[in-house]
Amino acid sequence: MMKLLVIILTIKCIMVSANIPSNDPTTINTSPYDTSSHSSTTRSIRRIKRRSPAQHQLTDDQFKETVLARLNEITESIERNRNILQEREASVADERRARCETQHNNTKHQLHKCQKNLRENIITSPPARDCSDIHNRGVTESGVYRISPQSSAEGVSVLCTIEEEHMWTVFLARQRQTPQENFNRPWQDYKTGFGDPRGEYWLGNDNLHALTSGGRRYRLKVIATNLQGEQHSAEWETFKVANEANKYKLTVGGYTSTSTNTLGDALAIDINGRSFTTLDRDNDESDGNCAVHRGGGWWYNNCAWATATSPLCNIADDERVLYWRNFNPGEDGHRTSLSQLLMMITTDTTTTDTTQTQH
Ligand SMILES: [Ca+2]
Repeated sequence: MMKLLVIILTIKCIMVSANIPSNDPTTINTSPYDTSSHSSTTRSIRRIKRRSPAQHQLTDDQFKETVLARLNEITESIERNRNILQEREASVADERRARCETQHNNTKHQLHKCQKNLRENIITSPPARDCSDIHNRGVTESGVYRISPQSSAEGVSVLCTIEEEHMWTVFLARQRQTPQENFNRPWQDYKTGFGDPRGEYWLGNDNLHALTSGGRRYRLKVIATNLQGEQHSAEWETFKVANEANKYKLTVGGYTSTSTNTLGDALAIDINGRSFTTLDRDNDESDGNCAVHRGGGWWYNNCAWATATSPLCNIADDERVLYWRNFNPGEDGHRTSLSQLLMMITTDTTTTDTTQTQH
């Protein structure tokens, strides 16, 4: 009986495909609840056959076979169309997913850019003079921020780093990068600063003077890493830079041998009171120009216990590369080549420098 019902349904399909009007009064009843007898079905088939001259010659069995064959064709066609539809749906889904991922990545990029701009322009009003100001405004994350050491200038990007609950203003950063920053530069470049605070850079002597002559007392911290990756650090209680007219004369002191100072003194012992020297301005104590012989720009003496701006390369114990003398406190005269060097200053902004004698 079920087979007959299927046949009746199929006849309906055939009628549609053969353009037989479905409202024809002779149309057979295709309701799934139709339980008409076999003879009734046969009569229906014969009525349809009479309306289709081409099929009139067929026996009832031949007609049924024809209908079943057509049913198979329709079923296969439906299956093919379903597969095509599924493939198209999958393709559309993939395209939508790819579009969503692209939009998501673009949004993430824009958000990152906004955060970076916000962070670098946090100076607002009044401008942050240094990283200590940034810290006092609630920022506790190390990163690149914008400060304005000279109130008349538009500001400069600087690396601020958190060390032992203080935010330090990094004024010299040396590290391995490609390409290395060129530190063999003239006076003017060291005056204004150069490089990128996300890599190697010099903050600028005018900025150093502005910071350390503005009534705040600064202390210095140096973090040095040798070629083997061993890191030492130390602090100096005093750090001050004079103005350009005074050749950016350096005042550095207050190094004490403590368990926390794991880096030996190569500054106060050598360059306290020294003027700044570059390739084109020889203010050092040597017969020649230390900036020419050692590279970079520095408060060279004759020449230096630390060559913080000399080329960075993998040559150990060489006076023409970045090195620190007394890398281990107590060492006497041994030069240790470095792979990384950070020099930074911080201040307790509640402390006023009462020893301002420089201009
Ligand atoms: Ca000289």
